[in-house]
Amino acid sequence: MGEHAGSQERIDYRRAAFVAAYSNTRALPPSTMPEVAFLGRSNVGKSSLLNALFSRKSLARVSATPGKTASINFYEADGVAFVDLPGYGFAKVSNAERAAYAALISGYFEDERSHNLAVQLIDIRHDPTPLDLESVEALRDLGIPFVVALTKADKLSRSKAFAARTRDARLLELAPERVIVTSAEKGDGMRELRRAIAEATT
Ligand SMILES: Nc1nc2c(ncn2[C@@H]2O[C@H](COP(=O)(O)OP(=O)(O)OP(=O)(O)O)[C@@H](O)[C@H]2O)c(=O)[nH]1
Ligand SMILES: [Mg+2]
Repeated sequence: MGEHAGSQERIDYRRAAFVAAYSNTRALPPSTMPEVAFLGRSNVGKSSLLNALFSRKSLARVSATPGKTASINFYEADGVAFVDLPGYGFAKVSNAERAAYAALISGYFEDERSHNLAVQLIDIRHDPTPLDLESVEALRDLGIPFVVALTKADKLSRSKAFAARTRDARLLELAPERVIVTSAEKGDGMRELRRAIAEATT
């Protein structure tokens, strides 16, 4: 757990606001509040999931073009920082850009700060990719508490979504409660995700 632990049991997500963007981890100011970071491959739905949590259409920038989030973007809601990270693994950006994004992600997690929770996003329609597995291993190695959010559940039937949860929990060696089925489009999983965030930041 991070050193800054909020005392609130519930977070008022309506208070969400953009704070700052950093394209260099050396520029990151020290944590002043608990942090919840969203990571996953490019286009998996990180920015969309943040907007769904905040019940806002476009506070975090979303686009049909992967590689949209090119900096570490901080939002704040009610004394908790929400961190939108660039995606990893996008083939169509240059090697230099891919390396820069990877450095931002690892730099953020290796920085000494209030890493209360990481939300690892994985597309519900596919098994975790090798990079997803690497990412989960890195979080484990760094001792960062995390949950998995399976994204875009609206693209599968309920029964297939449930099966994916069981399968991914097994593949990632996680208790099924730590794998949350979400849809930014339909709002599935928001209550469960908010509960995990509240528990990690209280
Ligand atoms: N159907 C459906 N589409 C989604 C959902 N979440 C995201 N998308 C779509 O997936 C695409 C990528 O979403 P983003 O939120 O920008 O993904 P990201 O992970 O932030 O992408 P990068 O910033 O490029 O790493 C967009 O076209 C979204 O509309 C969802 O729950 N359901
Ligand atoms: Mg994004």
